[in-house]
Amino acid sequence: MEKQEKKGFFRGLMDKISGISTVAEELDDQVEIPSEAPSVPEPEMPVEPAKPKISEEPVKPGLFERLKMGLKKTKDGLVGRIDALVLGKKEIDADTLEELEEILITSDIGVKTTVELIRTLEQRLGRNELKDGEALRRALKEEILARLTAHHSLLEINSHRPFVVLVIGVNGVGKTTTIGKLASRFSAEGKKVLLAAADTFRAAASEQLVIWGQRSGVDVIHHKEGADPSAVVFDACKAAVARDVDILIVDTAGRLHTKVNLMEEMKKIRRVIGREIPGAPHETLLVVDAATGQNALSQARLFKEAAYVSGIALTKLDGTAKGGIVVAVSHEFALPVRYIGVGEAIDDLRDFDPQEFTDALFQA
Ligand SMILES: Nc1nc2c(ncn2[C@@H]2O[C@H](COP(=O)(O)OP(=O)(O)O)[C@@H](O)[C@H]2O)c(=O)[nH]1
Ligand SMILES: [Mg+2]
Repeated sequence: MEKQEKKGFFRGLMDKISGISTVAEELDDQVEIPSEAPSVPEPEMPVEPAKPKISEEPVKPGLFERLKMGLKKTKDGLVGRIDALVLGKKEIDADTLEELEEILITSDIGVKTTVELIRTLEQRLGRNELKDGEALRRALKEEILARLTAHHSLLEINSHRPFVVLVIGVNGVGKTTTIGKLASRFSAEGKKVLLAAADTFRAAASEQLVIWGQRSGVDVIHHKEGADPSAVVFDACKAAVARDVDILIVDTAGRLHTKVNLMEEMKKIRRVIGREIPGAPHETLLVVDAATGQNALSQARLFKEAAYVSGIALTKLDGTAKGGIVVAVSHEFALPVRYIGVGEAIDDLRDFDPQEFTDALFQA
Protein backbone atom coordinates (compact mmCIF):
# COMPACT_ATOMS: atom_id res chain seq x y z
CA MET A 1 0.00 0.00 0.00
CA GLU A 2 1.46 3.30 -1.02
CA LYS A 3 0.29 5.06 2.09
CA GLN A 4 2.31 2.84 4.34
CA GLU A 5 5.50 3.27 2.46
CA LYS A 6 5.50 6.94 3.15
CA LYS A 7 8.19 7.70 5.67
CA GLY A 8 7.90 10.30 8.37
CA PHE A 9 10.63 12.85 8.66
CA PHE A 10 12.17 11.20 11.69
CA ARG A 11 12.09 7.71 10.26
CA GLY A 12 13.80 9.03 7.17
CA LEU A 13 16.37 10.58 9.41
CA MET A 14 16.70 7.34 11.33
CA ASP A 15 17.69 5.47 8.23
CA LYS A 16 20.46 8.00 7.74
CA ILE A 17 21.82 8.12 11.24
CA SER A 18 21.12 4.53 12.27
CA GLY A 19 19.89 4.86 15.79
CA ILE A 20 19.19 7.25 18.57
CA SER A 21 22.55 6.89 20.12
CA THR A 22 24.05 10.07 18.72
CA VAL A 23 23.34 12.20 21.77
CA ALA A 24 24.52 9.53 24.14
CA GLU A 25 27.52 8.62 22.08
CA GLU A 26 28.58 12.20 21.99
CA LEU A 27 28.46 12.17 25.72
CA ASP A 28 30.23 8.84 25.98
CA ASP A 29 33.03 10.10 23.80
CA GLN A 30 33.79 12.81 26.23
CA VAL A 31 36.02 11.99 29.09
CA GLU A 32 34.34 14.56 31.26
CA ILE A 33 31.18 13.50 32.95
CA PRO A 34 28.79 16.36 33.52
CA SER A 35 28.78 17.03 37.22
CA GLU A 36 25.21 18.18 36.91
CA ALA A 37 22.38 17.70 34.49
CA PRO A 38 23.54 19.87 31.60
CA SER A 39 20.31 21.47 30.43
CA VAL A 40 19.16 22.79 33.76
CA PRO A 41 20.87 25.12 36.14
CA GLU A 42 22.21 23.30 39.16
CA PRO A 43 19.49 23.40 41.74
CA GLU A 44 20.29 25.00 45.02
CA MET A 45 20.76 22.19 47.45
CA PRO A 46 19.85 23.55 50.80
CA VAL A 47 21.41 21.78 53.75
CA GLU A 48 17.94 21.85 55.19
CA PRO A 49 15.81 19.99 52.69
CA ALA A 50 12.37 21.34 51.99
CA LYS A 51 9.96 20.32 54.74
CA PRO A 52 7.72 17.61 53.40
CA LYS A 53 4.45 19.21 52.58
CA ILE A 54 1.82 16.96 54.01
CA SER A 55 -1.55 18.52 53.47
CA GLU A 56 -3.73 18.85 56.53
CA GLU A 57 -6.87 19.62 54.63
CA PRO A 58 -9.67 17.28 55.61
CA VAL A 59 -10.56 16.45 52.03
CA LYS A 60 -7.36 15.42 50.36
CA PRO A 61 -7.48 14.54 46.70
CA GLY A 62 -7.02 10.81 46.15
CA LEU A 63 -3.60 9.49 45.22
CA PHE A 64 -4.63 9.01 41.61
CA GLU A 65 -5.83 12.62 41.40
CA ARG A 66 -2.53 13.74 42.89
CA LEU A 67 -0.67 11.75 40.27
CA LYS A 68 -2.77 13.37 37.56
CA MET A 69 -1.97 16.79 38.97
CA GLY A 70 1.73 15.94 39.08
CA LEU A 71 1.66 14.83 35.45
CA LYS A 72 -0.41 17.77 34.26
CA LYS A 73 2.33 19.42 32.21
CA THR A 74 3.17 16.21 30.40
CA LYS A 75 -0.50 15.49 29.90
CA ASP A 76 -1.13 18.94 28.39
CA GLY A 77 1.97 18.77 26.22
CA LEU A 78 1.68 15.21 25.00
CA VAL A 79 -1.90 14.01 25.22
CA GLY A 80 -3.34 17.50 24.72
CA ARG A 81 -1.57 17.72 21.37
CA ILE A 82 -2.52 14.17 20.43
CA ASP A 83 -6.15 14.96 21.19
CA ALA A 84 -6.04 18.11 19.08
CA LEU A 85 -4.73 15.96 16.24
CA VAL A 86 -6.92 12.88 16.45
CA LEU A 87 -10.20 13.63 18.18
CA GLY A 88 -13.10 14.03 15.83
CA LYS A 89 -11.04 12.55 12.98
CA LYS A 90 -13.20 10.22 10.93
CA GLU A 91 -10.34 8.65 9.06
CA ILE A 92 -6.70 7.95 9.91
CA ASP A 93 -4.10 8.12 7.17
CA ALA A 94 -0.32 8.22 6.81
CA ASP A 95 -0.31 12.00 7.26
CA THR A 96 -2.01 11.67 10.64
CA LEU A 97 0.63 9.18 11.75
CA GLU A 98 3.37 11.46 10.53
CA GLU A 99 2.00 14.30 12.63
CA LEU A 100 1.65 11.96 15.57
CA GLU A 101 5.26 10.94 15.12
CA GLU A 102 6.37 14.53 15.47
CA ILE A 103 4.33 15.02 18.63
CA LEU A 104 5.84 11.89 20.21
CA ILE A 105 9.39 12.86 19.32
CA THR A 106 9.02 16.36 20.70
CA SER A 107 7.53 14.94 23.92
CA ASP A 108 10.77 13.12 24.67
CA ILE A 109 9.45 9.64 24.04
CA GLY A 110 12.69 9.21 22.13
CA VAL A 111 13.36 8.63 18.44
CA LYS A 112 13.85 4.89 18.74
CA THR A 113 10.69 4.22 20.73
CA THR A 114 8.64 6.65 18.62
CA VAL A 115 9.70 5.03 15.37
CA GLU A 116 8.77 1.64 16.76
CA LEU A 117 5.40 2.91 18.00
CA ILE A 118 4.56 4.51 14.67
CA ARG A 119 5.54 1.36 12.76
CA THR A 120 3.25 -0.71 14.97
CA LEU A 121 0.42 1.77 14.44
CA GLU A 122 1.00 1.63 10.68
CA GLN A 123 0.58 -2.13 10.82
CA ARG A 124 -2.62 -1.76 12.81
CA LEU A 125 -3.82 0.82 10.30
CA GLY A 126 -3.04 -1.67 7.52
CA ARG A 127 -5.22 -4.23 9.31
CA ASN A 128 -8.04 -1.66 9.42
CA GLU A 129 -7.91 -1.56 13.20
CA LEU A 130 -7.70 2.22 13.38
CA LYS A 131 -10.91 3.39 11.87
CA ASP A 132 -11.03 6.80 13.57
CA GLY A 133 -9.23 9.17 15.90
CA GLU A 134 -10.61 7.51 19.04
CA ALA A 135 -9.31 4.14 17.91
CA LEU A 136 -5.88 5.61 17.20
CA ARG A 137 -5.74 7.22 20.63
CA ARG A 138 -6.71 3.93 22.29
CA ALA A 139 -4.17 1.98 20.25
CA LEU A 140 -1.39 4.41 21.12
CA LYS A 141 -2.18 4.15 24.82
CA GLU A 142 -2.16 0.33 24.57
CA GLU A 143 1.18 0.31 22.78
CA ILE A 144 2.79 2.68 25.30
CA LEU A 145 1.40 0.66 28.20
CA ALA A 146 2.68 -2.59 26.68
CA ARG A 147 6.20 -1.16 26.46
CA LEU A 148 6.15 0.17 30.01
CA THR A 149 4.81 -3.12 31.32
CA ALA A 150 7.38 -5.22 29.47
CA HIS A 151 10.26 -4.18 31.74
CA HIS A 152 8.28 -3.38 34.83
CA SER A 153 8.93 -4.77 38.28
CA LEU A 154 8.89 -3.25 41.73
CA LEU A 155 11.56 -3.65 44.39
CA GLU A 156 11.06 -6.70 46.58
CA ILE A 157 12.90 -5.57 49.67
CA ASN A 158 11.82 -8.58 51.70
CA SER A 159 13.85 -10.85 49.45
CA HIS A 160 17.09 -10.23 51.40
CA ARG A 161 18.05 -9.01 54.81
CA PRO A 162 19.57 -6.52 54.96
CA PHE A 163 18.39 -5.45 51.53
CA VAL A 164 20.98 -3.05 50.14
CA VAL A 165 20.13 -0.27 47.69
CA LEU A 166 22.99 1.63 46.07
CA VAL A 167 21.75 4.97 44.73
CA ILE A 168 23.67 6.57 41.86
CA GLY A 169 23.24 9.45 39.41
CA VAL A 170 24.68 12.84 38.49
CA ASN A 171 24.59 15.80 40.82
CA GLY A 172 21.27 17.52 41.47
CA VAL A 173 18.94 14.88 40.05
CA GLY A 174 17.33 14.17 43.42
CA LYS A 175 19.25 11.22 44.90
CA THR A 176 19.36 12.45 48.47
CA THR A 177 15.74 13.64 48.40
CA THR A 178 14.61 10.31 46.98
CA ILE A 179 16.53 8.44 49.68
CA GLY A 180 14.96 10.68 52.34
CA LYS A 181 11.49 9.94 51.01
CA LEU A 182 12.21 6.21 50.79
CA ALA A 183 13.59 6.14 54.33
CA SER A 184 10.51 7.83 55.65
CA ARG A 185 8.22 5.54 53.73
CA PHE A 186 9.95 2.29 54.73
CA SER A 187 10.17 3.30 58.36
CA ALA A 188 6.46 4.23 58.35
CA GLU A 189 5.85 0.69 57.10
CA GLY A 190 7.63 -0.58 60.20
CA LYS A 191 10.92 -1.46 58.50
CA LYS A 192 14.24 -0.89 60.21
CA VAL A 193 16.17 1.44 57.90
CA LEU A 194 19.79 2.57 57.86
CA LEU A 195 21.27 5.22 55.54
CA ALA A 196 24.89 5.62 54.41
CA ALA A 197 26.18 9.07 53.43
CA ALA A 198 28.80 7.99 50.88
CA ASP A 199 28.61 11.36 49.11
CA THR A 200 31.62 12.77 50.91
CA PHE A 201 32.50 15.53 48.45
CA ARG A 202 30.84 18.24 50.48
CA ALA A 203 29.95 18.35 54.16
CA ALA A 204 26.52 19.65 53.19
CA ALA A 205 25.74 16.45 51.32
CA SER A 206 26.07 14.33 54.45
CA GLU A 207 24.25 16.89 56.55
CA GLN A 208 21.34 16.90 54.14
CA LEU A 209 21.00 13.14 54.53
CA VAL A 210 21.37 13.33 58.32
CA ILE A 211 18.47 15.81 58.43
CA TRP A 212 16.30 13.51 56.36
CA GLY A 213 17.24 10.68 58.72
CA GLN A 214 16.33 12.68 61.82
CA ARG A 215 13.00 13.54 60.33
CA SER A 216 11.97 9.93 60.08
CA GLY A 217 13.96 8.61 63.03
CA VAL A 218 16.43 6.74 60.82
CA ASP A 219 20.14 6.44 61.61
CA VAL A 220 22.69 7.73 59.14
CA ILE A 221 26.27 6.45 58.96
CA HIS A 222 28.48 9.36 57.93
CA HIS A 223 32.12 10.40 58.00
CA LYS A 224 33.91 13.71 57.58
CA GLU A 225 33.92 15.65 54.31
CA GLY A 226 36.47 14.22 51.90
CA ALA A 227 36.48 10.76 53.51
CA ASP A 228 36.75 7.68 51.31
CA PRO A 229 33.19 6.75 50.26
CA SER A 230 34.16 3.07 50.51
CA ALA A 231 35.04 3.54 54.16
CA VAL A 232 31.57 4.96 54.84
CA VAL A 233 30.03 2.06 52.98
CA PHE A 234 32.17 -0.43 54.92
CA ASP A 235 31.01 0.98 58.27
CA ALA A 236 27.42 1.15 57.09
CA CYS A 237 27.42 -2.51 56.02
CA LYS A 238 28.91 -3.59 59.35
CA ALA A 239 26.29 -1.55 61.20
CA ALA A 240 23.46 -2.85 59.01
CA VAL A 241 24.36 -6.44 59.90
CA ALA A 242 25.07 -5.73 63.58
CA ARG A 243 21.80 -3.83 64.01
CA ASP A 244 19.87 -6.34 61.93
CA VAL A 245 18.23 -3.71 59.72
CA ASP A 246 15.76 -4.53 56.95
CA ILE A 247 17.17 -2.09 54.45
CA LEU A 248 20.38 -0.13 53.94
CA ILE A 249 20.28 2.72 51.42
CA VAL A 250 23.58 4.16 50.20
CA ASP A 251 23.80 7.75 48.90
CA THR A 252 26.68 8.47 46.52
CA ALA A 253 28.27 11.53 44.91
CA GLY A 254 27.39 12.68 41.43
CA ARG A 255 30.59 14.58 41.05
CA LEU A 256 33.03 12.03 39.72
CA HIS A 257 35.18 13.65 37.13
CA THR A 258 35.79 11.03 34.52
CA LYS A 259 34.15 7.91 33.31
CA VAL A 260 37.20 5.96 34.47
CA ASN A 261 36.96 7.47 37.95
CA LEU A 262 33.28 6.72 38.03
CA MET A 263 33.84 3.12 37.10
CA GLU A 264 36.64 2.65 39.61
CA GLU A 265 34.73 4.32 42.40
CA MET A 266 31.63 2.28 41.72
CA LYS A 267 33.60 -0.96 41.50
CA LYS A 268 35.26 -0.23 44.80
CA ILE A 269 31.99 0.61 46.55
CA ARG A 270 30.31 -2.48 45.12
CA ARG A 271 33.25 -4.67 46.10
CA VAL A 272 33.12 -3.46 49.69
CA ILE A 273 29.36 -3.94 49.91
CA GLY A 274 29.54 -7.41 48.35
CA ARG A 275 32.32 -8.50 50.69
CA GLU A 276 30.44 -7.41 53.80
CA ILE A 277 27.00 -8.55 52.67
CA PRO A 278 27.25 -11.38 50.13
CA GLY A 279 24.97 -10.85 47.13
CA ALA A 280 24.61 -7.11 47.84
CA PRO A 281 23.87 -4.53 46.53
CA HIS A 282 20.52 -6.05 45.67
CA GLU A 283 19.48 -2.95 43.78
CA THR A 284 21.51 -0.30 42.01
CA LEU A 285 19.05 2.50 41.57
CA LEU A 286 19.89 5.15 39.00
CA VAL A 287 18.17 8.45 39.70
CA VAL A 288 17.47 10.65 36.68
CA ASP A 289 15.74 14.01 36.45
CA ALA A 290 12.84 13.85 33.99
CA ALA A 291 13.06 17.58 33.30
CA THR A 292 16.39 17.08 31.54
CA GLY A 293 14.62 15.18 28.77
CA GLN A 294 17.07 13.63 26.35
CA ASN A 295 19.96 14.20 28.76
CA ALA A 296 18.29 11.73 31.08
CA LEU A 297 18.77 9.15 28.33
CA SER A 298 22.43 10.06 27.93
CA GLN A 299 22.94 9.68 31.66
CA ALA A 300 21.19 6.33 31.74
CA ARG A 301 23.42 5.11 28.91
CA LEU A 302 26.57 6.34 30.57
CA PHE A 303 25.80 4.87 33.97
CA LYS A 304 24.63 1.61 32.50
CA GLU A 305 27.98 1.25 30.77
CA ALA A 306 30.14 2.52 33.60
CA ALA A 307 28.31 0.99 36.52
CA TYR A 308 25.80 -1.74 36.89
CA VAL A 309 22.20 -0.42 37.00
CA SER A 310 19.16 -2.50 37.92
CA GLY A 311 16.40 0.09 38.23
CA ILE A 312 15.47 3.70 37.64
CA ALA A 313 13.92 6.41 39.78
CA LEU A 314 12.68 9.27 37.65
CA THR A 315 12.31 12.49 39.61
CA LYS A 316 10.73 15.90 39.01
CA LEU A 317 8.05 14.68 36.62
CA ASP A 318 5.82 17.33 38.19
CA GLY A 319 7.86 20.23 36.86
CA THR A 320 8.13 19.14 33.26
CA ALA A 321 6.22 18.48 30.07
CA LYS A 322 8.91 15.94 29.15
CA GLY A 323 7.27 13.04 30.98
CA GLY A 324 7.41 10.94 27.83
CA ILE A 325 10.97 10.25 28.90
CA VAL A 326 9.59 7.51 31.18
CA VAL A 327 8.75 5.47 28.12
CA ALA A 328 12.10 6.11 26.44
CA VAL A 329 14.26 5.42 29.48
CA SER A 330 12.53 2.17 30.35
CA HIS A 331 12.14 0.86 26.82
CA GLU A 332 15.50 1.80 25.36
CA PHE A 333 17.52 0.43 28.25
CA ALA A 334 15.21 -2.45 29.16
CA LEU A 335 15.23 -1.24 32.75
CA PRO A 336 12.36 -1.15 35.22
CA VAL A 337 11.24 2.26 36.45
CA ARG A 338 10.85 1.59 40.19
CA TYR A 339 9.81 5.02 41.41
CA ILE A 340 8.62 8.33 40.04
CA GLY A 341 8.83 11.68 41.81
CA VAL A 342 5.88 13.93 41.14
CA GLY A 343 6.49 16.60 43.77
CA GLU A 344 8.42 17.45 46.88
CA ALA A 345 6.05 16.02 49.48
CA ILE A 346 7.04 12.72 51.07
CA ASP A 347 4.24 10.80 49.40
CA ASP A 348 5.04 12.33 46.02
CA LEU A 349 7.59 9.58 45.52
CA ARG A 350 5.47 6.78 44.17
CA ASP A 351 5.88 3.22 43.12
CA PHE A 352 5.78 3.32 39.36
CA ASP A 353 2.65 1.63 38.04
CA PRO A 354 2.45 1.53 34.21
CA GLN A 355 -1.32 1.14 34.14
CA GLU A 356 -1.92 3.97 36.59
CA PHE A 357 0.63 6.14 34.81
CA THR A 358 -0.92 5.74 31.35
CA ASP A 359 -4.41 6.15 32.82
CA ALA A 360 -3.35 9.39 34.51
CA LEU A 361 -1.92 10.65 31.24
CA PHE A 362 -4.70 9.62 28.92
CA GLN A 363 -7.76 10.09 31.12
CA ALA A 364 -9.76 13.26 30.61
N1 LIG B 1 9.61 19.18 42.12
C1 LIG B 1 10.40 18.17 42.49
N2 LIG B 1 11.61 18.43 43.03
C2 LIG B 1 12.40 17.41 43.39
C3 LIG B 1 11.99 16.05 43.23
N3 LIG B 1 13.00 15.26 43.67
C4 LIG B 1 13.99 16.07 44.08
N4 LIG B 1 13.66 17.37 43.93
C5 LIG B 1 14.48 18.57 44.23
O1 LIG B 1 15.70 18.51 43.49
C6 LIG B 1 16.76 19.21 44.20
C7 LIG B 1 18.04 18.37 44.23
O2 LIG B 1 17.82 17.21 45.00
P1 LIG B 1 18.96 16.40 45.77
O3 LIG B 1 18.28 15.25 46.41
O4 LIG B 1 19.78 17.26 46.63
O5 LIG B 1 19.85 15.87 44.52
P2 LIG B 1 21.20 14.98 44.52
O6 LIG B 1 22.34 15.90 44.21
O7 LIG B 1 21.02 13.98 43.41
O8 LIG B 1 21.31 14.32 45.85
C8 LIG B 1 16.19 19.51 45.58
O9 LIG B 1 15.84 20.88 45.61
C9 LIG B 1 14.93 18.62 45.68
O10 LIG B 1 13.94 19.18 46.51
C10 LIG B 1 10.68 15.80 42.62
O11 LIG B 1 10.23 14.67 42.41
N5 LIG B 1 9.94 16.90 42.28
MG1 LIG C 1 22.85 14.42 47.24
